[in-house]
Amino acid sequence: MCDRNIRNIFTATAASLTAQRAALAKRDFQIIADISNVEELERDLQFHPADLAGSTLSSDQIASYNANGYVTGLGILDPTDVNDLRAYFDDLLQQYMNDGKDSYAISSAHLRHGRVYDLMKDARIVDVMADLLGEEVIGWGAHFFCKMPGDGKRVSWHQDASYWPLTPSRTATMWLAIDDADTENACMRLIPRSHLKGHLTYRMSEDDEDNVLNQTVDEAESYGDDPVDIELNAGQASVHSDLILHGSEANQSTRRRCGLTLRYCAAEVQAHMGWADKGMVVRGSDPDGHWTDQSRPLED
Ligand SMILES: O=C(O)CCC(=O)C(=O)O
Repeated sequence: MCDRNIRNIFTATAASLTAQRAALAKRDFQIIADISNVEELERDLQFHPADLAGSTLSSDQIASYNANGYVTGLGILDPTDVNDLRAYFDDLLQQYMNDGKDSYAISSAHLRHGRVYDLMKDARIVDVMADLLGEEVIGWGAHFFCKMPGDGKRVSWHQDASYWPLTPSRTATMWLAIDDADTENACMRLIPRSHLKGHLTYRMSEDDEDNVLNQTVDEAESYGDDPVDIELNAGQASVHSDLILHGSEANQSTRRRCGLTLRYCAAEVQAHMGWADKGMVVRGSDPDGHWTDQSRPLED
């Protein structure tokens, strides 16, 4: 084959890859999937404890995750890195707002924004998730929960697994603080040990709840210990199980409260409703080919 033909093949392949990436970035994965479709699936919604022998988390931290459903106060990004990430997010948020979107609209961000894709693969994060999920890890979600001062939005008590067409429930979320988050600016709250209760009954939220999502578990406090406020400095993170009850109040302070939720699961998890296309391998492999293993988006 002559050089020109080889060059043409390379150019055509590169062009088709670029087109695929651009199409994916535009694909509209809804923040909240159609619940009637999710409920029809047979899912294993029981907590699967992590192996205590971690390489980054101590065995006490892993034991506490197993017992309580979360671990917190993890130092992930140093001040320089988190300031840099915040500056990037400020710009991104401005672009979304210019397009008429709100501060909760930046979802599936790892498929649209290369900076977030890189962060999902960052060893400082993946090491922690591998301790909790095993050595074959998929990253499949990245959603900024940015509470603007006085925006009135709360997140009602819910279990993440209840929203997701995934089984078994071996997903965990790292909540990475972009801004300092504390009780005053409506940090996330969790109900320790509620992850051990399986899938809980919920109702659809009322309009006047001003819920960012759309499910509410009533009498949440009855499913575990007293609620814990997850106060974090910017750059710190918590990790919570997909079955733990959590939420947050409205931000009545004058300070913004932004956290980036990074969602990971074990590669054994199967996705329905096209969600396999959200996944990228971040550690080990995906031996059963459950996930698409997306490549980096073109735009930062
Ligand atoms: O950031 C919040 O207030 C809530 C986050 C949340 O609900 C989640 O991680 O699923």
